[in-house]
Amino acid sequence: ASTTTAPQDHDAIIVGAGFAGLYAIHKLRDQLGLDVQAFDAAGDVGGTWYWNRYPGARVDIESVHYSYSFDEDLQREWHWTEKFCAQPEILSYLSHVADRFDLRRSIRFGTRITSVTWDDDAGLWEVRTDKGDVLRAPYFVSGAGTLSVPKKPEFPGVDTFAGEVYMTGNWPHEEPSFEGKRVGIIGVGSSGIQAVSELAKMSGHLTVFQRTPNYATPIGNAPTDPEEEARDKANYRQIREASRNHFLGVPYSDVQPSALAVSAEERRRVFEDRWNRGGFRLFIDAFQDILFDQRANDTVAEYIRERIRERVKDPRTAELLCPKDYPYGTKRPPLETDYYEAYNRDNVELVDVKSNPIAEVTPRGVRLADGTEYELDCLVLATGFDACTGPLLAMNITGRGGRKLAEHWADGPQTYLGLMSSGFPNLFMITGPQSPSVLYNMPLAIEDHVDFLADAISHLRENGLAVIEPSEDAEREWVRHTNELADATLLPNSPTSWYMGNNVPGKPKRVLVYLGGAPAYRAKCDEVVRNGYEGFHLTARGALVGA
Ligand code: NA7
Repeated sequence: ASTTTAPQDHDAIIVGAGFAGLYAIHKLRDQLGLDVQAFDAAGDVGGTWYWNRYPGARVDIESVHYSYSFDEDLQREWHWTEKFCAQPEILSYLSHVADRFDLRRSIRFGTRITSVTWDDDAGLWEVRTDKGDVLRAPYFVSGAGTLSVPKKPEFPGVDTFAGEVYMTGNWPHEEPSFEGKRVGIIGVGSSGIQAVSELAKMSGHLTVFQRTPNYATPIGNAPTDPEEEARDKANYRQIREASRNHFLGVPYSDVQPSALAVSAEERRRVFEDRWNRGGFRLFIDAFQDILFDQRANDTVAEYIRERIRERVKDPRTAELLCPKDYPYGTKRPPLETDYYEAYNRDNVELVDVKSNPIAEVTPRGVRLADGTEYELDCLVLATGFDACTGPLLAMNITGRGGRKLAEHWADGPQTYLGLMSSGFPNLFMITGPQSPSVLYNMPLAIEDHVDFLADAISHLRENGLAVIEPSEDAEREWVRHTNELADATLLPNSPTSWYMGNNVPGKPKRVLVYLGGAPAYRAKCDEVVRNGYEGFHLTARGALVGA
């Protein structure tokens, strides 16, 4: 191996200006003293909350928890107006964070990464952008997100549609007017369900094209109660501690051992209580075996169906809205406000595109397999994302020896701790695939990862080392462990779920999330560090791993 030292432009290149990128800039620049340059394709900060501006877009974890914990003053001073805040408020929070820590000066907006290539001789990543930048740095940090690459429309003729097409994941900044218009929406995941509740009120007529019904439950939103806020702020330290010690990264504490170990009355009492209190309580704070045992799952699934039938007046529509052939929680459970009531309005119509699939989009609207055509002025695509791996693969990453990340991951992601991949030295993936991130309160998941990678970089610098990279063995074992954890759950039983990658045609069906829970994951990361970065090769400049 050569020991040439080609010039570097920065110490670290960071992708993204959402929750992940912003904290990474602050941590590496202001706490480690590194020279960093960040990029974002968006026109400003916000990440997910910059792009997903569709009506109804809202966070599903209480805002006091879904927020940064790294700065005492920030969390004490910021005021959330609602329990679960809507997109504009989260965006202004992130904008405030960017101002407060002077982060924008380190970000180049409107600039997309087009390739990322490791130069082994120089020990540097060479990063190219669509604006013609070519920059080199020893560390590459992806804060590109997990749900940031919308799925391409799968409908022939979508370009021929004479009306307007909108994607929930890439919503225009000027709010379109739907007044008096015939609007169609495809998709009833979390995004579609949030949008339907609002579009029903905003449009002349709304047609909802549903393939698989979802188990949506009430979010339980309300204006912030000043007393509760004061209490939360006084106890923030304990709250964050409790969150970090919880599977999902929220301070829930009422989960019962088994739905099958209690009487039907007691089970119903628990479901009712969690349903009424909202958030992810029914999913994660009712009974521990819901995601593991089909019979336990059947009890909660039946409870949700009962509630749907109570809320929807037309029995035929109610039946269509009831999920029946897959377990609750194996698709990410949506949270809602008045979603089911939307179907009681005269201007809202539910169309089943499972039995009668969408054949094409015509200039006039949507045509189904049996020839029925729905005439529309606007079409909203709420069809989801190429989750977790999509954002990384979109950057065209080439590692050691010219090996593409796309080749290395051809059969699904291969990572160690969901943080790094072997053959891709010094490339850190904040909330990468096979980490708990998408089943963990995202801002806390991000802080854990950024703190880990910042510590690793400090460790390298303090010890005269240049490169950190997982061993092939450690990576193989992590992949095996991640798959084994998933196989012990009901997750693989879902027909299409972005958790498993099988929502995207052609994408390998592999679990994309670590299912051992945030506490077990954090313990593992701590142990790895305590054991001198166990499972990683740490080498000096120029030395080849394994050479
Ligand atoms: P999701 O949860 O992946 O939902 C996508 C929806 O779009 C879902 O109802 C899909 O039906 C439907 N879809 C996708 N492709 C098609 C085609 N070809 N035909 C008909 N219907 C289709 O994405 P979201 O954006 O709602 O949520 C993503 C995450 O963002 C969410 O979980 C939160 O974490 C935030 P299907 O179920 O596949 O039959």
